[in-house]
Amino acid sequence: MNSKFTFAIVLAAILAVVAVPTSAFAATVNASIVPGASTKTNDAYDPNPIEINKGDEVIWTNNDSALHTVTSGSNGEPTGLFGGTASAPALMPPKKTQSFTFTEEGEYPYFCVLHPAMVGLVKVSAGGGSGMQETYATTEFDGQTYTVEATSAAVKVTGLAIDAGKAVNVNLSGEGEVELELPTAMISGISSVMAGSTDVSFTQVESDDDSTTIKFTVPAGTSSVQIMGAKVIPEFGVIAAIVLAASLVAVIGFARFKGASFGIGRF
Ligand SMILES: [Cu+2]
Repeated sequence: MNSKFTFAIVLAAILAVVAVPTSAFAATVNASIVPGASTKTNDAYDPNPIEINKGDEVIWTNNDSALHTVTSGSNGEPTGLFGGTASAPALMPPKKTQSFTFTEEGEYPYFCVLHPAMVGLVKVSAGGGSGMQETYATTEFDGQTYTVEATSAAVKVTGLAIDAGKAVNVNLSGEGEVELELPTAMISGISSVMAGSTDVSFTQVESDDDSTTIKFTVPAGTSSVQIMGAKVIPEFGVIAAIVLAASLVAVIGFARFKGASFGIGRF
């Protein structure tokens, strides 16, 4: 291979593979202001209570046809944390959403300033101390960016490389259990996970059109795993090349056949 070309590929790979550690493993929880909420007191907000972990975000949607608020406080007295104040409530017309991220443990009662009988509660717990972290690594292939996401208490993904048509190589640091989410466009039909020459047993946690999530335990001393599947890009590139080659063969064959016919005619 041309050495300049090789150098460019190596440089691109080094630049493209960036691991981005994120902070806490936070979730988004959806809640609703139900139809007919103004007469529903404890059932006006759904679910109620809303039970979440520290760092989670709650998004309320007004699914009623009337104007309401989601205002922190109780007994008709706002605390000012979210949803405005008594004199300036944050009004939510139908379909409007309001969100708030709870960063402190505790219980947060809230109500509707317009209908103070509508009450709800958010219970925020410490998060079980699991210390789960999400880390990411990306790589570029054929102008497309692919991202692998790792969820683990101890293992971080530090790099990603595609071995075209064969496998995906994922660099990891730390040992223990990890969940890896891999885009379907990059690899599908995952068949094995190898750590060096060790076949690591894995379970498939989830799989849909967009991605496959697998779970396995990273053996001690492992810095990378090789993941093999039924399809690894450039799946479509390979198919296109076969189709092109087949059509070329057909065209050449046809041209020869025509040539032969003329030949027979002439002689
Ligand atoms: Cu209301």
